[in-house]
Amino acid sequence: MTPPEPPLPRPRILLTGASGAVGSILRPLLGSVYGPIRLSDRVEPAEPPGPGETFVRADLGDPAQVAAMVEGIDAIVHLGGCSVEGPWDDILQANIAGTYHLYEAAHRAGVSRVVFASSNHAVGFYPRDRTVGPDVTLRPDSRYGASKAFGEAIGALYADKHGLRVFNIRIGNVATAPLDRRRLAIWLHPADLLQLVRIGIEHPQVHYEIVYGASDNARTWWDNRRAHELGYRPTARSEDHAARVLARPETPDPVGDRFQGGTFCSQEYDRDTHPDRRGGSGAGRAPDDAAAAPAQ
Ligand code: 15L
Repeated sequence: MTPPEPPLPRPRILLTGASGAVGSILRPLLGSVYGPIRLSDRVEPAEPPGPGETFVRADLGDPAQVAAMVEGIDAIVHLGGCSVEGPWDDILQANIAGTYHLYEAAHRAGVSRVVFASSNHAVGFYPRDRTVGPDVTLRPDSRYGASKAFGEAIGALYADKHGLRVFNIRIGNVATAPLDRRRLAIWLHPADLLQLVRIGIEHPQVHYEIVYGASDNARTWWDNRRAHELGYRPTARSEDHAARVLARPETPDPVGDRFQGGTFCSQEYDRDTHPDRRGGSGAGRAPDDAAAAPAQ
């Protein structure tokens, strides 16, 4: 039996995407646990680096900048890249090439762990009446979601071939309170995000894992038992906010409301209306979403 790896005394952490919305939330939380951290982004953070923080500007599309960014680091929390749907070239550079550059640089620099901010949009085309676990077939709802699927896959390669410890969090929506009905199912409180990130950085059993980034949400669509096995104990409950959220009127979205990914599914959607494919894949729906098909 291989002896367990001794825990890193104080891992040197790099937070990418530190100037973004989730990065700005996670930055002080990570700093409070791990002390000095390195921050990185394409743009300076609104809040300048404080004591114990250093900032390295890096464009994920540039392998040399990414290599400099990861030098001397033990664990990377990779939030960087596009965080919503966008033009292909942006997604390609930042999320596809960028995540490849990150793993390749991490491997060469001897980084031990990567916590990858994947997204619910890697599986956004599952219908809302389906509970999905970490091992379902990927069903991205956007170019962005497909880039997150790629990120999970390239992480598996570096884990299995090179021994990096890779922890993927399919994040729902990080906020201090759920924003709408859909988010009642996928909300992730910042303190619960920190718990998951800490599992990714510290848990001795992590080789390659996928978990869902969700708080204790009674309306969840996800089977997050693996996260619980690794010690995750979410503290925030979306149901505590349900009455307020449900009282707010919402604009119906006939496509988005059927699927877990919401508006990411309805953007550019023409499966039911495309002139050349009417009755094609719409009629022969995949078994997964048969239940979500609109009444004919
Ligand atoms: C995401 O992956 C995005 O990064 C975030 O901005 C939200 O749109 C979130 O998903 C969501 O699904 O609500």
